[in-house]
Amino acid sequence: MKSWHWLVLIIFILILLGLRGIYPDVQEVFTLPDSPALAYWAETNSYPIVTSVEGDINGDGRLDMVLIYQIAPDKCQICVILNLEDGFMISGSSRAPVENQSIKLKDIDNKPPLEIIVSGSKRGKYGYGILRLENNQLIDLFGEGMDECC
Ligand SMILES: [Ca+2]
Ligand SMILES: [Ca+2]
Repeated sequence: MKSWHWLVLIIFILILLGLRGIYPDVQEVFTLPDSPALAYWAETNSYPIVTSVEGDINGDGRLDMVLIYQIAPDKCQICVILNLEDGFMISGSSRAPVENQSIKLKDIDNKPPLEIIVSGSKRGKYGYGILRLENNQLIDLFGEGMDECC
């Protein structure tokens, strides 16, 4: 190999190493999809995911994904990605807290679907809401302080 070939090779390797060095920072800003449902989200939406929880929302034995995503610096929304036999389906969205978000799944009435309990805060004001997926829309069953934290 001619000496300049080696030089090109070394520069190429250095560039690759440099890119690897930058990559971890990018991961912290944007949650990289680590499941097919989140990958589907990333393919069809540009909004970054804040948090997500897996569970069988509609009771068909297949795991679905509930996720909170950010649509503006002070605005978040929550939706469900149903994992249906013929592909994923993203539900209508509902408002979600802006900070310290948490999603819990609980069947509060002993029949499908699982109810979704979302909580969080905004500037120290805490709130939570209970949502249910009906006809692919997230219906507000109950909420307290959601106006202050969303
Ligand atoms: Ca399911
Ligand atoms: Ca239920």
